[in-house]
Amino acid sequence: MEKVNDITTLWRKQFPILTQQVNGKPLVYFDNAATSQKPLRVIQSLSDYYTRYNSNVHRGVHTLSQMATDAFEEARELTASFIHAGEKEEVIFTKGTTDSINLVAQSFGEKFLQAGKEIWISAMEHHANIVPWQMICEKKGAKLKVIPMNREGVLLTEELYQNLSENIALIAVTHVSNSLGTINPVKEIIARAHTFGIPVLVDGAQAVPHMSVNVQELDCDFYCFSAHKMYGPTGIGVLYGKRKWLEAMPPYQGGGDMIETVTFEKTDYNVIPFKFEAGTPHIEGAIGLAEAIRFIQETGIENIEKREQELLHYAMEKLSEIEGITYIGTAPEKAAVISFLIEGAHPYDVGFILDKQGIAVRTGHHCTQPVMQFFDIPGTVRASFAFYNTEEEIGRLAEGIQKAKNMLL
Ligand code: 7TS
Repeated sequence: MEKVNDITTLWRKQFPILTQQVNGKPLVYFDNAATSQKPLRVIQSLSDYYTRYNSNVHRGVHTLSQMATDAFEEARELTASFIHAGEKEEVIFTKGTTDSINLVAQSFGEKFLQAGKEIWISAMEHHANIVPWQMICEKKGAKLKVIPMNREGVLLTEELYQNLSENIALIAVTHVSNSLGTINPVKEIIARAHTFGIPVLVDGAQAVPHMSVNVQELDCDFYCFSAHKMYGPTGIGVLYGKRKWLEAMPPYQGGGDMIETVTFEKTDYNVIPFKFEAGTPHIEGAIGLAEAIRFIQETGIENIEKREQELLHYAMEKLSEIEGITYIGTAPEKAAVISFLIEGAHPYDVGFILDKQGIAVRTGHHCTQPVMQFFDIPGTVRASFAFYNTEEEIGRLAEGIQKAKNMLL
């Protein structure tokens, strides 16, 4: 126990924001599923880029442009090795998970989706993995189908498996649910889908920061995630795609960098990944993401996962002492996310009172309105943990909830 605390102290020291007071109390940050905090080295990598080698990439012969290009492409290589992609060309930099999914929906959908075909998603998707599919299905006259779930928040995958056919153009499913915490059996879904030649997109926004992800072992066709949830900057994310798909798909946006030659009559497109990266990219974002990956690798993703599971179990024990608490999402395989309700109290009021005590949680539907409709609730209070959180902070959450109960009930 002593040892864990020593390590946690070292970990916490790297996150300057955690030392501050909010509303006169030491900050307890339990909104990590929305965005994680950033270690100093990531923050410094951004200012280092701007103070030493700010320049546009891919276009310059001059030294600074070369430095920026090298750092940007190194970031791509590191990202590829981090998720165990076969080649760095399969890593496309996007604005984030939402942007990555929209890219596939529009580009893959344009080419491979026809009237009468189906796209399957799941009952626990973030709006980012629902709406882009609705948009392209509507445009193409295709159907959107949903893998249902049970009251624990476990997907009823048999419903999908029994309906697998060549008529399904693509399956898009989240690796880890942001509002329930459920870890889905994506490897099995992919293997089953592939027996019918159906490609699978995995929304990894809540997985990559918390567990080791190997896209080749999963054999997924597309994998999407955001840097800002994994200790990196906002505005940058990744679309991993298998070469065979990326090469077959048309460009998503037109502009600089994504072309080989342009005349007024005709444009030849660049090779992947550049074909999908029109315009000046988020250069410092990629540099910051690379630093975040180095940080995760040095910390050890297995240490992060183990610590977060400890915190999850401790929190479940501690919060279960509170009378009138109900958990939303009780799957056996869960990431460190706890969604809950306090009987007789609106989630927003609980969140508001916790904030006054310096405790940051998220309240509401967490961009998963269909999940809230399924459970017939207005929303939840969600505490999502990162490895830098502590048992003491969980104790403060439990006390804070008691205080909210005393005030509200
Ligand atoms: N998919 C999942 C599973 C997510 O949790 C989120 C963001 C997204 C997609 C979208 O990511 P973005 O970086 O493109 O915005 N989830 C949350 C959340 O749980 N609270 O705020 C954002």
